[in-house]
Amino acid sequence: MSQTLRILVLHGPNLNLLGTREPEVYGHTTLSQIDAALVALAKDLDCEVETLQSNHEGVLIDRIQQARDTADGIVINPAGLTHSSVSLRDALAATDLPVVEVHLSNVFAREPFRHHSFVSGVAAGVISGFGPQSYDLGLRAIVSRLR
Ligand code: CA2
Repeated sequence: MSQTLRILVLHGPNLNLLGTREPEVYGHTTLSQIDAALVALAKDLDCEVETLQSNHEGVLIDRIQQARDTADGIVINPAGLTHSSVSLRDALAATDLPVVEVHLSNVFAREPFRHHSFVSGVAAGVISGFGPQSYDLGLRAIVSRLR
């Protein structure tokens, strides 16, 4: 009998502000609403989801290191760390787990500094620009890859 898939969903710095600031860029949906929608979708997809938001790079890296033993795949919106963090990329690469990188906004339609991601090169794929639905698509993508 196959085990239930466990997906770790990580949200990077400042995403706790979703729905409360800059709605013209990031919309009105809060992070709690995104997490609740993911838990509901996970039920439909017959998998388990654990979510974590942190404003601290090291907290995210510690959780990624643990994921090797506690998860089957990672969906991550690295937020600003996307464009700056070699350490986050190294941690993701070291897990050997499939990673899907998601972004609410279309980073390629924004400032040039957002066009480069340190994470994309170690991700199975990238979903960018669909608002909160980027996370749903990311969860579906990683589950279908793992099955
Ligand atoms: O589009 C995305 O999901 C981003 O990962 C969001 C990051 C940004 O640095 C990336 O280039 C693209 C920013 C997250 C900050 O979130 C906020 C939410 C509400 C208000 C202020 C910031």
